[in-house]
Amino acid sequence: MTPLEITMSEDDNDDRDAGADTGVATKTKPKTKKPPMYKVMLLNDDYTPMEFVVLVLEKFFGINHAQSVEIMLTVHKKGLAVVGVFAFEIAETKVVQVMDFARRNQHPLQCTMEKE
Ligand code: TYC
Repeated sequence: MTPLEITMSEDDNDDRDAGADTGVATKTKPKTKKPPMYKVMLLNDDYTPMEFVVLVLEKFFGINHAQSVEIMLTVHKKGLAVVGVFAFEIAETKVVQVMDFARRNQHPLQCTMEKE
């Protein structure tokens, strides 16, 4: 950039440098940021009954029985699985509901969330 161009670009509203392709970029960004999403995960343990995990998936995540069995078995074999992706407040509510339900039934089942 030449000294003249630097000077010209100090006032982006004048047009004396028209066509010189200098000055400040004024492109505006559409300000529609989508909210961050959160993965909700179930963790495996050695004690929670398989049927209880299936019940959790049906009751709190609205997943059908066959899919719930599949996801439960994935957790059992792999150690964890993502059971859904939600906006923060919904993810947090699911985690609290599952953890509370597990505790009330004296199972050590763990449910966590993580930013996607
Ligand atoms: N591993 C448990 C068992 O053998 C079953 C289980 C599956 C527990 C998924 C937790 O998130 C879980 N009874």
